[in-house]
Amino acid sequence: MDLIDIQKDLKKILSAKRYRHSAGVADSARALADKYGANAEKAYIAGWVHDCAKELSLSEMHDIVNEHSLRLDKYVLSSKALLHGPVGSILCETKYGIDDKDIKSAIFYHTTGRTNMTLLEKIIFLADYIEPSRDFPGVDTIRKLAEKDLNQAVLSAYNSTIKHLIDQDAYIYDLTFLGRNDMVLLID
Ligand code: DGI
Ligand code: FE
Ligand code: FE
Ligand code: FE
Repeated sequence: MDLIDIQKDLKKILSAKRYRHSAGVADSARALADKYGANAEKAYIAGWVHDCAKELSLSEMHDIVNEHSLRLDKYVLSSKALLHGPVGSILCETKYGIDDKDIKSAIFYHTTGRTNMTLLEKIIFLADYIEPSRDFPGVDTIRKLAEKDLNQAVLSAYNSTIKHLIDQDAYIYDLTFLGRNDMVLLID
């Protein structure tokens, strides 16, 4: 599918707010790719597609996971917030016909991150956090950091997500804190 048709489909399946967010992530990801030497076209496409599974129900997500024999751990399978990345990466290939491993992994890991993140994974993870329609506390500081130092900005985004999860007594998935610690080691 070409990007125009993908955008048309996203417009149908996502809320207006989520569609705007996806457009913002695409623009921010392209700008970050230009700045940090990643493939800007892949970044732009991944930005558009990254939340394509976000508004499915948990049981629709499970059907897609089962159909494609994706093996995921119990906690991820229980959480729409964590499952929409892996399911989105399947739909990226099967529904939109984009079989690019860089784009698929950037979508797969966009919520949790992981250790040894690729450049494109970092860019989508960060663009998701800083795109123009986001307004959580501290986002401006991370936007400024993103202009200077990609790894520092990714670490800050992890820190802020993890602090927020801790304040809510939420479960922190292993890839989230392993990914965060990995950025600490990369920085010093
Ligand atoms: O899909 P978006 O809203 O654009 O953003 P996202 O894919 O980064 O999802 C964010 C949600 O995922 C947010 O509510 C925090 C949650 N999240 C991220 N890491 C973890 C997590 N939730 C839990 N319980 N554990 C995690 O490790
Ligand atoms: Fe998401
Ligand atoms: Fe995110
Ligand atoms: Fe998002």
